[in-house]
Amino acid sequence: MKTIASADHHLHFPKGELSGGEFVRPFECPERWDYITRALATSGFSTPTEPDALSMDAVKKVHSMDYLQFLESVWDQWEAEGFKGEALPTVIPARRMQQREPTHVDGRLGYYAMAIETAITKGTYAAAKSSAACAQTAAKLLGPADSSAFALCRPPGHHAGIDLYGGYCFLNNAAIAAQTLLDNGASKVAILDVDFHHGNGTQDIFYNRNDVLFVSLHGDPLHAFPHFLGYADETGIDEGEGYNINYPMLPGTPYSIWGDALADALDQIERYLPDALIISLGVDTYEKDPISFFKLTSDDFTRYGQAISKLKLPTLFVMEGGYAVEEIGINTRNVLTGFMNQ
Ligand code: Q9C
Ligand code: ZN
Repeated sequence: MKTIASADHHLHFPKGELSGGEFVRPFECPERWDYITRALATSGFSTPTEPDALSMDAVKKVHSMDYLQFLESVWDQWEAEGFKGEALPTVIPARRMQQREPTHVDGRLGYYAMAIETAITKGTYAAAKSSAACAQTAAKLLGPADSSAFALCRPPGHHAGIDLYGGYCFLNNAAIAAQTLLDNGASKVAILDVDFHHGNGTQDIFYNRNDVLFVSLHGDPLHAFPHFLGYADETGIDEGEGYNINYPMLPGTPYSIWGDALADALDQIERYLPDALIISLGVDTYEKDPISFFKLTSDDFTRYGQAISKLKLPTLFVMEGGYAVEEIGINTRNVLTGFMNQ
């Protein structure tokens, strides 16, 4: 399996994340990428290749133009305002307030944020574009020669909605990959999101569409970020009704329960008869993850890689979360080797 990865991920390395009322070193850090590349290298994977330049066509079909203009301009505006720290929102368009984009940078940040822990810095948009390019290039690889591929994306993407950033995400890499596959001849694509957190952004983007089936296994929003989406009764609207499936699970969930949800999810995907499968691959379901509450072991990652391979679909793995940094490489590798060696 080929890996597409970009050294430009390091352009995004904020110093702070708002967590528990303190600024802490971000859980989503550049070392995550290093641990994964090293684990793949020592397990006989071929050297990762850099992505092709990002084509914006697919990006503009999943994100709004005003949002892309925001990402492109916000850092320069923040600096021009004279602010010295990293760009964070402070005010949010809450219930019964106007949903209109203001002119001031504080208002623009709040208007486009779905969570306020995530800092924007000088290199953030360049890194986000390189990450999306990895997903897009890997998607274009799928075909007769490559039945699977791994996009080592950083920053991650699945919390980024049509016009929303946050949860460490700016551009929705998995959604851009799905749109790229559709634009290149696929008629149906399934996205299986196994990150610990609900993929609210991916759900948002495809909620009214039936050409992408979105299936997510995640911590129950009553107890877990992003808290305001990911319930089981969110099933899609209009054309998309029935094409969104959520499996929220409780604190302490072990593989014996998570694996049953996965089996059900794989049945649903099989019935959809997609042309390709995208896995939003977060390994923050791991028992030692510092911000999550599922109890998967390193061996469980191998098991579910095997289970996914049984669908025999062209499969693209897109990296999302995982914050037990020292084990992130092993756990990610285990999914991929489990898939390849079924
Ligand atoms: N104090 C991804 O896994 N904060 N994003 C959680 C931590 C945000 C996770 C609370 C978690 C975002 C891609
Ligand atoms: Zn996550």
